[in-house]
Amino acid sequence: MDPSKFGKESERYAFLVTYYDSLAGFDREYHLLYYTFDETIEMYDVKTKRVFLKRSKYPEVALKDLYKGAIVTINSRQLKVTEYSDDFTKNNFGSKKKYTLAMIKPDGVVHMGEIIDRICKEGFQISKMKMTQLSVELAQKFYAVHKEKSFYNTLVAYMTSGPIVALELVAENAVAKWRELIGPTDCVQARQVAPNSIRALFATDKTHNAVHGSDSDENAEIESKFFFDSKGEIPATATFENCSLAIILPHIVSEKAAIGQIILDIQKYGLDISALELFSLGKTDASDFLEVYRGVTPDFQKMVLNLCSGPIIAMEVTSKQSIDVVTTLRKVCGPPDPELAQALRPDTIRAKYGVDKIRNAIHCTDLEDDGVLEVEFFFNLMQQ
Ligand code: 3AN
Repeated sequence: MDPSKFGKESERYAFLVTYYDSLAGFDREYHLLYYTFDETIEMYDVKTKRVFLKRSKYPEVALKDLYKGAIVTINSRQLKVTEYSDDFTKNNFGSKKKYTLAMIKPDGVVHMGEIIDRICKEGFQISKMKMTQLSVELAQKFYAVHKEKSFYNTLVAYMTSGPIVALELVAENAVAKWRELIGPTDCVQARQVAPNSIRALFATDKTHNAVHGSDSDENAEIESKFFFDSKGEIPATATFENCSLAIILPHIVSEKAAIGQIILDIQKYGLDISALELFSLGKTDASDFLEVYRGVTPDFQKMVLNLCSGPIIAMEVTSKQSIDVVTTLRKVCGPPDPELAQALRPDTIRAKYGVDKIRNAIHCTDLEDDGVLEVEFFFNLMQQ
C-alpha cells in the first residue's frame, strides 16, 4: 500500500450528474461519488436513493474528467456534471477548476496542430471545440467592447477572413494560465518578454496575433456561451466535397497528449482539416454512425461502446491538391490493427498511438464513396 495515501481512505468528491432518459422523456439525477484513495466511483439515484452503480473501478473516468459542465460516459449513458454536491468538493475542487474561452484566429489555423499540442502539453483539458467561420455580424458582436477603438473595423475584417477554432479549456486558474501561455497582445513585445509564448511563435502583428483568450472568469462564461450555447448560430465549415472523415477516438482525447500530434500528422501529407468539432456521442448515435460495420465485423458492439465511451474529435479532411483524399488519409492512419501497423508502417498514426484493434487512435473513412456520407453524419445531421 502506498503510505502517502494512508489516512486519505475516506476522501471522496461528490457530484450531481444528470442523464437524459430519452425513453421516459426527462432528466434523471444521480449522485456520483469519486474515491481518490482507490480511484473507484459509486452512483446513487437522487430520487429513489437506490444504488445505481456499485462502488467499483471505472478507469474510463478519472478525477480530472469531473468538473461542472463536463460530460462523462458511464455504462453507455452520457452524464452531465451539473453541480458539486457538497462543500468539501466545492471548496477543494470546484473553486480551483475553471475554464476559459480560447480561439485560434484565422492566421493561427495553419498552426492548429502545434497550438493544440501546446494546449494539451501544458495540461489543459479541451472540453468543447468547434471550427467555424464568423460572419461580420458575429465578429462585431464578439468584439462589441472594442466598437469605439480605431482598430475595430480591421479587427472585424481579419476575424471574418477565414475559419477560426473556438475552444473551451479547463484547468486550475484557466484564464490566467492561458493568457500566460499566449503572451502579450503585441507579438513584438511577446518575442521580447515571452519568447516561448504562442503569440511570440505564431503571430504577425498586433491585429494578426494567432490566438484569443478571455480576460476574466465572467467573460469566459459569456464567450463560451457565445460559441457553445448558441442554438445553431455557429455554423460548421464542412465543404462536403472530395472529403474523408477522421475521428480522434476517446482514449486519445481523454489522455490528450497526442491530439495535436495527430492533427500535425494529417496536415503533413497535403491534407487540410476543413471542419472540426468535439462531440460526445450517445449509444444510439454511435451505433447509427457505425451501422455499415454491423454484421461485417465481429467487433461491431465493441466499436460502438468505444465510440461513445468519451468525447471524440470529428474532422472533415480535404485537400487543395488533386489527390484521392480517402486513400491518402487511410495511408496516414495505417493498418487498423496497431500491432500490424507497428510492424509494417511504424510512422503511421495507428502504429504510434493505437492501443489495440478497437482503441486504434483514429477512425477514417474506408471507401471513397462514403467520404461525403460520413462527413454529413457529423457536420450536417449532428448539427440539427
Ligand atoms: P487580447 O486579445 O490580448 O486580450 P484585446 O482584448 O485588448 O487583446 O484586443 C482584442 C483584439 O484586438 C486583439 N487580440 C488584437 O487582435 C486586436 N487589437 C488589440 N489592440 C490592437 C491595436 N492596438 N492595434 C490593432 N489591433 C489590436
